[in-house]
Amino acid sequence: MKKKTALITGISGQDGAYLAEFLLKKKYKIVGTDRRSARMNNWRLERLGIEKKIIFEEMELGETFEIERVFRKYKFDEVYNLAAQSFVGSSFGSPLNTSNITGLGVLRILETIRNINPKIKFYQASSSEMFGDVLEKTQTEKTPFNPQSPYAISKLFGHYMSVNYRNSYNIFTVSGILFNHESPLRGEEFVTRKIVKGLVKILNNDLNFLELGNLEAKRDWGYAKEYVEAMWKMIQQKKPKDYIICTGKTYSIKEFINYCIDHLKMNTKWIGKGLNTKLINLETNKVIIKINPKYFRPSEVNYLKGSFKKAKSNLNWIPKTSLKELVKIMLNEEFKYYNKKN
Ligand code: NAP
Ligand code: G4F
Repeated sequence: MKKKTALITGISGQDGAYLAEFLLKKKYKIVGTDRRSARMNNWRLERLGIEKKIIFEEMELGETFEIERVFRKYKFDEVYNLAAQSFVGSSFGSPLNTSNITGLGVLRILETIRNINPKIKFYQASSSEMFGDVLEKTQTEKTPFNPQSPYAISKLFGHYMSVNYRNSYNIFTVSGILFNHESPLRGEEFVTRKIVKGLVKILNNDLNFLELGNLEAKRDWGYAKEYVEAMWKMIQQKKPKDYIICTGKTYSIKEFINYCIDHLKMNTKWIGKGLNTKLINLETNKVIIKINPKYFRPSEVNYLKGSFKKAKSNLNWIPKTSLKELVKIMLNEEFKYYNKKN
C-alpha cells in the first residue's frame, strides 16, 4: 500500500509532537511545519526521539505565499492544522495577531486546499473554549457556542470556515472540539504544567512560592497522547463530521493542585479566601502558593465539561487516563528532567 503523506502544522507544539509520533507508527511520511522562530525549539520532538524522522518546512500561518509553496512541493493526503496562537491569556493582549493566526490562518489553508488539491483531507483543531460561558451543563456537539476571549472567537471563525468548506465545496474537513489536554510536553504557560513545574522547583529549593490566578475555574482535563489518536480516527471516517473529545469529568485548579500535593505526600493546608487564598507547607511553615491578580483574565471561562458520546459510538474512542494518573505522569517526568538538568 502507498505510504500516506501528512502535513502537521504546529509540529513544535504539544499535540504536534504526539501526533507525529502516532502517525510515524502508522508509517506515514510526515512534513512538519514551524515558524522560523521555532526552528531551534524542537525539544518535544527530541524528547520523543523522532526529530530526525520528520521533514521540516517553514510555514508562517500569516503568509499565504509560504502555505502555497509547501502545498505545491508535496502531495498531501491529510493535513492536521494544529498551529495557533493557543494561549487564551495572551489573546487578550494580542487580539489582532491571534485573529490573524488562529482564525484567518485556517482560511488561508482551506483556500490553498480548494485551489491546489480539494481531495486533501483536513483536520481543524477546534476548542472547548468556544463554549465559553457555557449554555448547557454538559457540552455536546449540539451545544450553542458562547466564546469569551479573542482566542475562542478566532477558533470559532476557523471552526465555521472548516464546516463551510465542507458544505460549500465538498472538501473533507473535520473539526475536533477538544477539551483541555495535558502532558509532560505541555507548554509552561498553561496552568497544569506551571503548577507541576513550580512544585518540583519548590521541593528542590529552586523557587520560594508559585503565583496563580483563578483557582476556582473548572476544566475537563485529559491526556494529550490519547487525544491525537482521535484526530486521526476522525479523518479515517467515511463521512466528515465534527466531534467532541473530552473525559466527561471536571475539576477545579485547586483540585488539580490537591492531586499533586497528595501524590507528592506533602503536608500542606489551604488558608484564606478569594485573593487571600494561600497554600502553606506545614513542614516549613512557608507559603508555597498564593494569588496574583495579574493572572486573572478580563473575561473567564469558569466551567467546562464535555460529553464524548458521539466519539465513542462513531470512532470507538474513549478516554483512558484519570486526572490522578495524569498528575502522576506529569510529576514523574518533571522530576526526571529536573534531575537530568541539575
Ligand atoms: P501549542 O503547544 O501551543 O502549539 C502551537 C503550535 O502552533 C506551535 O508549534 C507554535 O509554534 C505554532 N504556531 C504559533 N504561531 C504560529 C504561526 N504564526 N505560524 C505557524 N505556527 C505557529 O498548542 P497545543 O496544546 O499543541 O495545541 C494544538 C492545537 O490545538 C492548537 O491550535 C490549540 O489552539 C488547539 N487546542 C489545544 C487544546 C489543549 O488543551 N492543548 C485544546 C483544544 C484545542 P511555536 O513553537 O513557534 O510557538
Ligand atoms: O491552562 P490554561 O491557560 O488553559 P485554558 O485557558 O483552559 O486553554 C487551554 O485549553 C483550551 C481548551 O479548552 C485550548 F483551546 C487552549 O489552546 C489551551 O490549551 O488555563 C486554565 C484555567 C483558566 O481558567 C485560567 O484562568 O486555569 C486558570 N488559571 C489560574 N491560574 C491559570 C492560572 N491559567 C494560567 N495559564 N496560569 C495561571 O497562573
